[in-house]
Amino acid sequence: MPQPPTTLTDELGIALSKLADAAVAPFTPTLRLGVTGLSRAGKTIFITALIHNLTTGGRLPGFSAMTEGRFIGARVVEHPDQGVPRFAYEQHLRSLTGSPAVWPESTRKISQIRLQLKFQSQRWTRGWQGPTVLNLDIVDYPGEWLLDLPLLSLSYAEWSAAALKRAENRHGNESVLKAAESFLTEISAVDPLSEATDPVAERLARAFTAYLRASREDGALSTLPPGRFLMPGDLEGSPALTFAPLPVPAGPVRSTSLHAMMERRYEAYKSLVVRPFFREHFARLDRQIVLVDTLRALNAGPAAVADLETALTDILSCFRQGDNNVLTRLVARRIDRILFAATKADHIHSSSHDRLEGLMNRLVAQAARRAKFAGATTKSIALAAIRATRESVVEDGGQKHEVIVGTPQAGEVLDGVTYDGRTEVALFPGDLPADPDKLLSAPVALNFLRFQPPGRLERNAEGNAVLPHIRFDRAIEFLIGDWLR
Ligand SMILES: Nc1nc2c(ncn2[C@@H]2O[C@H](COP(=O)(O)OP(=O)(O)OP(=O)(O)O)[C@@H](O)[C@H]2O)c(=O)[nH]1
Ligand SMILES: [Mg+2]
Repeated sequence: MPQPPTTLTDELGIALSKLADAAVAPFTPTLRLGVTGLSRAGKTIFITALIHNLTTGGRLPGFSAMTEGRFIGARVVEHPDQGVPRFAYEQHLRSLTGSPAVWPESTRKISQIRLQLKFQSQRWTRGWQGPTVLNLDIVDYPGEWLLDLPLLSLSYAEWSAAALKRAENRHGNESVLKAAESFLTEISAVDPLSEATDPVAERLARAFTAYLRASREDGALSTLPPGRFLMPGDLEGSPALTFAPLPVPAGPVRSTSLHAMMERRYEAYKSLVVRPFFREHFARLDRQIVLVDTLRALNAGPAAVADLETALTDILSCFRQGDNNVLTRLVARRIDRILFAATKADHIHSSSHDRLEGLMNRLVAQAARRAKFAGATTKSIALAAIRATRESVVEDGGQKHEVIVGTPQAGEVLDGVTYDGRTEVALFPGDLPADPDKLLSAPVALNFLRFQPPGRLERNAEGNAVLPHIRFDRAIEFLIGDWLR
């Protein structure tokens, strides 16, 4: 029987902290936006682009507060929570707009930022009160950590069974298969009922971590939990990070056995790492955007798509979703809107964007159904927070092809050509299937290259760089538009 992700004490803590928030800032409403996504899904880029567009008045034709002339502006303000590092917005923007422009590095630790938005409300009662203010809180974290959330509802025995089965059926490159095999050999050589010793626990944890690392290096879309095994931070070497899955023993389990020790450590990992992360950040969200690198999964084949679907469904079932009534709004807000976004839509031609949205819809169908049942509003979209390509038409033997033009990153390879990071190419990305159900059955032939960030950015009247995007304005409208009415 799966356990709920929060305990009664957690629930009480969340409710009290929300009341405390309301007492500290009674006049400024705060909207907590959850930017959810597995590693490399595009969270850091999304947040950077969001801040830049809102603080510099980006081109957002679908964002109604802006087009109606009611959006006055936004700025980064001090966050009342002083215990979490500030999101390195300026540093990320510098690297994206520098020359040469480079994408920011993969995130290694949690950070957060508060934006203050000022707008003219449409409500007549507010009209004579002057501008209205809204705080927008956003958290960024390594995507690996997200995979830990489903652990909250799994016992050690349940998690072990799933992890061992995955290792047995592992698909991947040669080093993944080798690492999985050595890990399984180590496991089968120990008796879970034998007396626990630290050297044995360390040896098993090392073999397990090596297998997790090999899976990640193979570019698996849904890297395997526990997320901190590959990014330990302060807890490196602690018992809470030194365990591995073990088969359930047949006989009675003594508290001094290896199995009992591993189980205690697994539970310690949950209570020291996963539960605080969930309670502090995810349990308090009002809105959520789920970023999914759908194109990369499609490119990797139906098995990767199926893997991704399972990972997303498991993760999303942990969030507190549903309708907000007067009581829940006051004491324990829930996520009332979820946007499922297929990121990096600039890798395909705009003629395929609607199809990409259809595929995204299919991929998160289960998760969306569950959220809707709880009362949340959901929507799927294809977007590029920062558009790295432009479109063109190439004629070949009298035939016209719709292509995308961009500079592939150094080291990218396609059709035997290795790119140097400086040469622009016109690429025919391929067509997406019209039928979303084909996603999980047949491979999609895409020409897929990773591109450099856009060079030579336009400037607006105030001299700020304008970041090109695809449907990013529609995403912002869905996520915060109604709060700015
Ligand atoms: N072309 C294009 N590439 C993008 C876009 N967004 C992200 N990327 C690419 O995807 C990579 C990962 O994006 P990030 O925003 O760093 O991903 P993340 O979700 O923060 O990943 P972690 O920090 O590892 O969890 C970037 O380095 C870019 O190469 C986009 O809108 N367009
Ligand atoms: Mg990141």
